[in-house]
Amino acid sequence: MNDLELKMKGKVPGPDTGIEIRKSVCAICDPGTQCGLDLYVKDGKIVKVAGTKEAPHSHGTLCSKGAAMRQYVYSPDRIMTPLRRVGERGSGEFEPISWDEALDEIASRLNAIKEEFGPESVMFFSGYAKWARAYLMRFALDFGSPNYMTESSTCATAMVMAQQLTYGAPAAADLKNTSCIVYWSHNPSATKGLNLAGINKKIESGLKMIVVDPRVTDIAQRADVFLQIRPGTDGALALAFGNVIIEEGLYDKGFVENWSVGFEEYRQVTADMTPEKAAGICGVSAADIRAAARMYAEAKPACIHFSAAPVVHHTNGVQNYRAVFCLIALTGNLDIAGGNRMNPPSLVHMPGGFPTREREFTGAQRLSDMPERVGSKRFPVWARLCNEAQACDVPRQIRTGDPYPLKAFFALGLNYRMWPGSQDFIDALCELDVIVDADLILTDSAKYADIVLPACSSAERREIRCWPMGYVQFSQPAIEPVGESKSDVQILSELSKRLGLGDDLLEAGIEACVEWMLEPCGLTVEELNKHPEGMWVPDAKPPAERKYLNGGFRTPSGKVEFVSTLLAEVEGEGFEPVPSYREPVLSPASSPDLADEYPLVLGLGARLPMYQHSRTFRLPWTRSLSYDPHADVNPEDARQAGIEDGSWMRISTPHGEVTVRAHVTRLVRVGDVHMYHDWPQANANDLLSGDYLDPISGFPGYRSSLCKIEPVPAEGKEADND
Ligand SMILES: Nc1nc2c(c(=O)[nH]1)N[C@H]1C(S)=C(S)[C@@H](COP(=O)(O)OP(=O)(O)OC[C@H]3O[C@@H](n4cnc5c(=O)[nH]c(N)nc54)[C@H](O)[C@@H]3O)O[C@H]1N2
Ligand SMILES: Nc1nc2c(c(=O)[nH]1)N[C@H]1C(S)=C(S)[C@@H](COP(=O)(O)OP(=O)(O)OC[C@H]3O[C@@H](n4cnc5c(=O)[nH]c(N)nc54)[C@H](O)[C@@H]3O)O[C@H]1N2
Ligand SMILES: [Mo]
Repeated sequence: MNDLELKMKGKVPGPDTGIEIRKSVCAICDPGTQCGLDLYVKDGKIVKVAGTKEAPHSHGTLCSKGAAMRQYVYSPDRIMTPLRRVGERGSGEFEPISWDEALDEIASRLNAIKEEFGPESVMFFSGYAKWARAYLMRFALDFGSPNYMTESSTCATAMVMAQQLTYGAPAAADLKNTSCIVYWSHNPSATKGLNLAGINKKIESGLKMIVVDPRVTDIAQRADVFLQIRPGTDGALALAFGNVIIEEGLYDKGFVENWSVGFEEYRQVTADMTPEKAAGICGVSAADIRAAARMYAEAKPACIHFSAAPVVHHTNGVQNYRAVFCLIALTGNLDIAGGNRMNPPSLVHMPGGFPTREREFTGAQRLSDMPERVGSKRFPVWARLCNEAQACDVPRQIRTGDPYPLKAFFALGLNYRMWPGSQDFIDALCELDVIVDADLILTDSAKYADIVLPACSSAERREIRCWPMGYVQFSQPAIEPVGESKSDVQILSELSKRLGLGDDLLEAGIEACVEWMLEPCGLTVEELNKHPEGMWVPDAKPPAERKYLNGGFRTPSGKVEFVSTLLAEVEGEGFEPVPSYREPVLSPASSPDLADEYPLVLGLGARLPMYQHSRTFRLPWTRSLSYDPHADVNPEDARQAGIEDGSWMRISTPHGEVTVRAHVTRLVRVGDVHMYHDWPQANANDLLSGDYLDPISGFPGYRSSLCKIEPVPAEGKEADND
């Protein structure tokens, strides 16, 4: 091999090989964890993928998903042109059409529906991808519909609501400056690997760590105290922490006296939840509860790292997290360095320490003059605290037309399997006149759309994002869009024109919009364009500590609310103003009759590191790391059911069944079954009903229901499991 051939083989960039490194970003996962990407491009094609070494958040690392980015971009299932459905909904029979035809048809059908039924009968939905949401919300409101909704009807919002109810706004764990972290349901090794490097160093220098999780995760094994609780009992555990902290005088009396309301009622509720009582409910020892409560209260400062998902994925989820968040106030760890700090988001949900007009850009202020959003009546607390419609109520409103008919669903990235009772969700959507879906891939969900639009990946588009340390990136396309795909923002911009919405800024495209949003911090697109790899924001700084000293908390009382003013205004079960503990609706304790037949607690959704919801199954590299759907079962339960490790088993509930391989492991509790949720061949959400929801947030009770397991003969299974 000559020199050039060797260089070509090694993908060495340079004029002789014609390989160029283009700076990009991996947008497969969450805005908080997206790694800087070096895309090696030759003749307009990505030939190699590496992490960006100088990216201050990712330092050149990539996870298995990012490493497979080339397979993601060049997936054989990419949609290459707009498509018009010609067969039955779901059949996947489409004809290719031009962009002009597609956009004209969407515009004329949506405008006709608007004319006949009102703009609110059209829903605008975004799946997991978060980068284009501000534009979609603006677009929906321009159209005149309040029904902008997202996957956040099941993710993060309920956790935010629990904090709004308690102290007005989210307060994130300040990991860098803390001396004690309570990981209250979080598994960073699978979901936020970027955070772990810093934590490992801190553990070496004496960081205290408490982990609350039903499964033995990596960090659980390194914790000073690990509380392996029964799913959905977090509220009882948190009240018992409160019990110990108050009884032993470990709380911040000055803060509680000056800055809270309802302490006496809260104290009474905690007095009833002794560590011994909580031990019985949660399945952990009273001694461990005491040790953990003391450790958290005595360490100064200490923070609680919470999650967007598991605790609020229960029918009692908001109240459980409210009980947890009360501890932050009780111990005086609220809005201080090393505690839980309130940092307002700068861009795409992420705090960056600099001001923008992203919120104003969405036009959210227009909502007050619009008809009520989907879910508002059924979930009044949601409606008070959140700007979106609660999409879990979509099937009900489609079928009843109450309070008004729904006729069309316009989606950027729909995955119907993410919803509990998924089949029912998609059946309800099929009753609509129009479904439009923009996606990269012709997914099973896209097959139900009347018009499918090809969207492009982060390698092919521009998008803006920031990181908490004050770093911002307005990425450049590294390659031309695959096929005829377009960026979501370009789709919205062009469609806005055809619909005649009269929004000059959106029609002007993403650069103009970004320039407008960034105006308050003085950054310009021209400056950002000089730094495709990203840049430090001049003058970015984290907001001050104890901001409540000027103007109080953003609650109705202006103080931390152990007793919630807002919940006190709502009648009904589950809305108790003090976060008293209530069992999940389905549990061995609350539904013992059902538990006779379905004795095991079923938790659906603990993340796997190589999969991002429905998105990376198709990639050979990630799929090879975990091929078949599986669920974790304790050896004792497996033995009783006659199931061996690696063999096939059926998980059934009153709502459905799935067949998966048994992963028999002591890492889960006796009595629990845990399964990842987004296997295409074994849809976990078929096991739940669509109305198994938390009454405060409308969030599904994904993480605790009841099931039974049975062995399934292997014959034929391998063949039909693709
Ligand atoms: N690789 C990968 N990373 C992801 C995702 C992905 O799909 N794949 N999804 C992203 C998204 S959308 C989200 S919301 C986040 C979620 O991020 P995480 O919350 O870190 O992830 P999970 O695995 O959902 O849950 C964390 C832990 O909570 C535990 N848990 C389950 N039920 C309970 C409970 O009732 N109480 C307590 N205390 N703990 C419980 C689980 O056992 C699990 O170990 O991950 C993000 N990151
Ligand atoms: N049982 C159970 N169910 C759950 C959960 C659980 O823990 N348990 N978790 C819930 C949570 S927290 C979440 S966040 C949701 C996950 O929410 P989903 O929305 O299901 O997430 P994905 O499957 O990652 O993405 C949906 C679609 O968006 C497409 N997509 C990706 N990027 C883009 C883009 O830039 N533009 C466009 N137009 N499309 C794009 C993908 O190809 C995919 O088809 O699932 C929820 N469902
Ligand atoms: Mo999520």
